[in-house]
Amino acid sequence: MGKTIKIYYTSDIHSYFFPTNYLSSEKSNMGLFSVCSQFKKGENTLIIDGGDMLQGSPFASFVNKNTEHTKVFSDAMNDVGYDVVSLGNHDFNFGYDRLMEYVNGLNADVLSCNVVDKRGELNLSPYVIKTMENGLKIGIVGAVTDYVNVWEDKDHLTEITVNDTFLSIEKTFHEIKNKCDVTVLVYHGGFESNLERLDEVDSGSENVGVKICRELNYDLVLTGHQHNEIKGRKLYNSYTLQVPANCTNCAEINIEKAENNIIISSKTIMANANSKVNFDMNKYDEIQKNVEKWLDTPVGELSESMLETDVLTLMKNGWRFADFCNNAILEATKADFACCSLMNVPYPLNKTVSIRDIVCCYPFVNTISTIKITGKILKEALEQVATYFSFDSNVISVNKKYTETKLELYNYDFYYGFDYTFDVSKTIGNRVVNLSKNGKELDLSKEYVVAMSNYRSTGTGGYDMFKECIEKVQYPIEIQELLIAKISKNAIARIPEKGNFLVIT
Ligand SMILES: [Mn+2]
Repeated sequence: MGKTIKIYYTSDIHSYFFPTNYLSSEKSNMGLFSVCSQFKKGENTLIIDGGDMLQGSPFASFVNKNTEHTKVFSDAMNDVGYDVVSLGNHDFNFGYDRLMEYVNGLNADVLSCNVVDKRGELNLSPYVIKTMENGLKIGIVGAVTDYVNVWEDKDHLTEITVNDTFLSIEKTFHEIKNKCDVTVLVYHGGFESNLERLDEVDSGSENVGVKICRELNYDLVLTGHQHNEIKGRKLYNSYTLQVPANCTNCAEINIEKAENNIIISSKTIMANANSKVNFDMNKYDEIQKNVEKWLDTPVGELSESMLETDVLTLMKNGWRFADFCNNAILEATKADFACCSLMNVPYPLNKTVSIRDIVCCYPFVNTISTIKITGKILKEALEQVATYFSFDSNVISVNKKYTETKLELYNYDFYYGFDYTFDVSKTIGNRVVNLSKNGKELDLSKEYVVAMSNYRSTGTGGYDMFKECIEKVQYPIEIQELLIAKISKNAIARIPEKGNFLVIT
């Protein structure tokens, strides 16, 4: 029998520390504090996280608005005893200073081999070699998806360069491979194809996990970012896995190094809402109480409730929340048209609305951008929206492409301000059969100003055609704030007329 080590691996925690999804007061089996109590930290044990801490939950939204509490992110990781943390794309969302506070506040080694720190104040390394109690040397490399360059506000990247992920991971592998017994990659990115079929490879470099396992020789490749649970398995040259977001579970990995081979196995640790941590919870409980109080703050009244949450129904018939959101965005920007996306899990709204309702219904920290595009580009974007439908044996369904490797319904857009019709019985690329305003066809050569989230305006999510936009204006207005302001300003916030689109066959 060789020497063994154990790794506990979490990723995409998004500040879900407590066993709650913030939707109700019921306890839910999730959150870092519900898994870490099950970690048994021995001498030959490492606790590793794959990134995406600073954004993505009501807890994070509260702390990001009340910045006297921002140390809580690194404090929690330190109390749990993390040894290694890799950065995720969302950790860049608040700029250099906030990233520095997090990174430099961590006791763990913070790793990212493709991030170049131009200001030079981050305690960040491409890799670390940990010598365990039993003498085993574990070489650990961190990396983040280079789509940070696509998504991130340019102001947040003036002092940081994010290099090509695959090339950086490859180069760093060659630097460490002869210096250690076991090589581990902690990659904040996922897989570009379904691992059962290994076909239909996504283009682009957002996720290159399959390529890493096929072309490099890391012993262990820990992935994240896509929020999928992928059980441990051998894939080409590496053992790999992915854990789901928000610590609904995490992975325990056992590595045995014999003379000439390495045996890796893993199991799932399920979150247990009733488990107790072994550190002082006072400061966390205090913030959590304030988060709940803030979420229960009443905002106002809507003219109608919006209770439908079935995604296919919403995709076909429209989503009243999208109409409301689009209308607010149009008022704020005076653009010609607006678009707003569906969510992976649409949240029902009653007439009486609290902050909780808004942040659950629109969970992103997006601001607004307008882009000037031609009618032709607008039509291409609508063709992309129409790819979300499959039509087989006279039945309309959601295209599996957007549900299988990654649930991606937040890239299905509802447009507002003109009329459009998809004929989903037609082939992909030829489904937009009407594009008009007040009964008049839109002029495809004319330029229109379209308002949307800053996220969509980058062209991400399959909307590459937006990269050809003629002019872009960024508004420093957070969409969550805009909705809260609109509802609280009006005695009863009116839900506007239904967006005018049809899905036919
Ligand atoms: Mn994430």
